[in-house]
Amino acid sequence: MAAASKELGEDALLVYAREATPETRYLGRHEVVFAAGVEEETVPASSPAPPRAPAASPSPTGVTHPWIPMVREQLGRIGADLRPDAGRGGEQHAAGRREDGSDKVLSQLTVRDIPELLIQAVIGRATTAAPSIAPESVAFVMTQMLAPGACGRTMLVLLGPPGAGKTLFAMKLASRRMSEDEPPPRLASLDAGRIGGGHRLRRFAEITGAEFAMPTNVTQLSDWLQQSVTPAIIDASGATDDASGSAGEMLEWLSKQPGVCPVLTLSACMRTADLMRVANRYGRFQYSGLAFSRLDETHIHGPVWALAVHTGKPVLFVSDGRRIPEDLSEPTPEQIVRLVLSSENPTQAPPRSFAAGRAG
Ligand SMILES: Nc1nc2c(ncn2[C@@H]2O[C@H](COP(=O)(O)OP(=O)(O)OP(=O)(O)O)[C@@H](O)[C@H]2O)c(=O)[nH]1
Ligand SMILES: [Mg+2]
Repeated sequence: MAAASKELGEDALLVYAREATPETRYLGRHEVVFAAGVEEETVPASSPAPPRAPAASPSPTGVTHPWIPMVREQLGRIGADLRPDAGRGGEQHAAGRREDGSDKVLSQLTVRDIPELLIQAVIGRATTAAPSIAPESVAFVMTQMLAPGACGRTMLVLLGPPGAGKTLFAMKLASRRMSEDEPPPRLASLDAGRIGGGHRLRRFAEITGAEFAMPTNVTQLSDWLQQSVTPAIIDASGATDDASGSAGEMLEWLSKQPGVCPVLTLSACMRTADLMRVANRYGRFQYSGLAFSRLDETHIHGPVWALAVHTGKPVLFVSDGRRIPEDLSEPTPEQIVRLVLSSENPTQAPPRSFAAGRAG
């Protein structure tokens, strides 16, 4: 131990010791491995620490051990890897924090569940015009990245996964139109395939005096559509993943008809990655826009923006509650971005309603 301290310094550590094997007995009676702690100030942060100059160390028997330099080198590397700023981020910090504000944008948008690829696109656009990123330019760029758009008032089809809020959107949209002194739209449900499917919309139609149908195949649906030119709202079934089912067939046929606006309806509470998967799955229905329900149940609205950018489709409708039709909005791109960026740290913010984030 004394010999090791002399060679390696005060912090020399006994790492390993055992009786020498017959093969190594000629080196001495014991095999020992000592190591010294890593001196932090000598370890460059940006790269694994180079090994110290390999100095041959004597074993207690006075024999120089060939393992010592190797052990030192490995401990040096482990020490460097364990530094708080080690790794990719560490390299960036060692090279100096970026002074253009992009680090702040990265963390601000990451916490809002916006994928890094899209954040880099925002940063790229925000830094083309100016050397550093102003908060307004982030909002401006994010707004520019959203597709504006609106559906004509002819035939809206609400499609999407089970429980996404399709039926409630159908009722809100119909109710909103009625409150704007327009004739009640015709309503149809493609949800005949399950017990009680279409019941709520039928009841709503009875109360409001709207025409209602529940076709069970493409022929019935086609006949119903040809009966009138009055705008229609069609509530698709959530069970459309099965392309062979009649609900899927009707939806596929419908999405190819002229004047139809299929709207992919999704919950704003889903993670961005899951939304993207669902949106890709529904791509075969050629939806023209997006509708998001349950904005009131989350305060992280980044996924709404991210999915709109990912699909290149406009966000036509959002819903932030169950009231018919009060909790329905047709947001502008500016309003969506304001909602996404609204609280300093959305993971700590109390839930806020869409209405609170609207343009004044
Ligand atoms: N809090 C809140 N609840 C909502 C919102 N939109 C829909 N819901 C509720 O979510 C549940 C599902 O809504 P539905 O309209 O039945 O969803 P759906 O897509 O028609 O469901 P399926 O027909 O079963 O595929 C209902 O309990 C709704 O009241 C919203 O914006 N906020
Ligand atoms: Mg429904």
